[in-house]
Amino acid sequence: MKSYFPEGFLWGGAIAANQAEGAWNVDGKGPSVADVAKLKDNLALDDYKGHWHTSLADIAAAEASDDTVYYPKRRGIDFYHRYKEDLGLFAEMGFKTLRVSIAWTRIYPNGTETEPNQQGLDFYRDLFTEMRRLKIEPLVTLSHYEMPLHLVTNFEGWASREVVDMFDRFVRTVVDEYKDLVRYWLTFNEIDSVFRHAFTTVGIIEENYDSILETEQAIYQALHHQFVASSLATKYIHETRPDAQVGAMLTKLITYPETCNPEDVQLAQKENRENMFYSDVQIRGEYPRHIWNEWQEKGFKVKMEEGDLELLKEHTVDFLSFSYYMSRVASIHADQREKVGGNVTSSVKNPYLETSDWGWQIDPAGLYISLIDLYDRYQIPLFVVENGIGAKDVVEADGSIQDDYRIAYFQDHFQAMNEAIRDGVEVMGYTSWGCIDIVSASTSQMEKRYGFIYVDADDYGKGSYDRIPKKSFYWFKDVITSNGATLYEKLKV
Ligand code: BGP
Repeated sequence: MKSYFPEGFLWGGAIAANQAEGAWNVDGKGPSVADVAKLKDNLALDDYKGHWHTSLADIAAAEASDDTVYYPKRRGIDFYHRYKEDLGLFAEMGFKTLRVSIAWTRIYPNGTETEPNQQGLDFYRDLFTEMRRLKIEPLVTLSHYEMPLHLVTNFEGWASREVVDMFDRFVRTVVDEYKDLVRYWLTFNEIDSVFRHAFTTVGIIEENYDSILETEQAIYQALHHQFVASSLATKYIHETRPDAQVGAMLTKLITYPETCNPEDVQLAQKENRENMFYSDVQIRGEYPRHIWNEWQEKGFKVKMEEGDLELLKEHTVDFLSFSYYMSRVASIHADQREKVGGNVTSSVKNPYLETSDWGWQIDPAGLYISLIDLYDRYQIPLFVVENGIGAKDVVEADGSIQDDYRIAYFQDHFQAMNEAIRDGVEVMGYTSWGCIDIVSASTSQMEKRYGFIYVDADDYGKGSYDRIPKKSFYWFKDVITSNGATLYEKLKV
């Protein structure tokens, strides 16, 4: 097969402020939910709930501590001070784009302020200016698991309607500030994760509610506010820069039926449909009927203000971005099956798939299937904004990192993406997750490495923090330079 990647395909990488910048309390930045995330290197690989769980006691302990060892996201990889060096390495690979997020608490430390923190504005202006100087197109996530902690402890997180207005103020500030530098925006990272880890996504703490149902209703309320905030952001960005493009961002969790038993097939279809409910709202502009029926059956009252539904309908996104790491299996006998880990979830083990060191099932065909499914459902451009393999990389005696497994992972996934493009899917670009080693979202580990660039730091912050290109760095550079043609040459491993 030949390369079907279109001219101008946006090859690049992705990071997030809370996992890379560090400088958690520097130059006026306030504490975010990420700054209370403890190192969780001792939990079972498939214990995704444990990895993400944060209690009131955890928050109190974190607020009383200025530790940067056991709260690794406070230090990240010090991208805040080293971004010029890192951008230089991305430019050396030939990146056309880089996905980053703007930390809300660098601009409004508590979220409630009416005036922005100028040092925060200056940082991102310098960052985006340097990216453009290097011909790297910024792809900016407005919310990536880094909301102000103040809104969790002094409000009901996103379940409080006031947070919609505070986020709108943050969006208007950064869109006004960077409209000449930024053309591509994403609203809420993995907006479908709200039920899987409510603290980091919507600032909801289960302990504050008397029952599971009450918590669920609060999360739906918070989610509605995020849908409204996403439409308000889309509206403002379009008004401010007509050629700007706004994307929704979904965790694509493709689920296969364990057997051809119709009950397994129906279960898998239900899981896939639940996953796409979130992109349905942001692309079709309305709640699907099954959600209204679910709310009625559960007696949920999701408060909506006059004009909310019209806003959702009128201001839908221009493209759909998504993360893809692994696939899942649905079985009516799941309770009797072996489980494996996964991105923000766990799954019944698929006997046909290998897994990563963290138990995530490696499935390039799943990327092809996801691209076809999403394009057939929405008929709008797609953007793969997270994909990659977290692995325990080893620095050899000669200082090199021979990450042939990462090259093989990307080779297979890029070929799957190319096949989907040949089969008609419009893909705007691809940004590998963690293009440089950064702190893991779920476990706050450094050892779970995704990058083409190694960062010399361990789970406890020990190391020089020097950057070392891995073998995959040079391989990816060839893929970008050839716009995918080298994918079909014999692998040079
Ligand atoms: C996604 C997040 C990213 C990223 C990725 C990998 O859910 O959007 O922030 O971290 O998962 O997950 P982890 O870092 O836990 O391996």
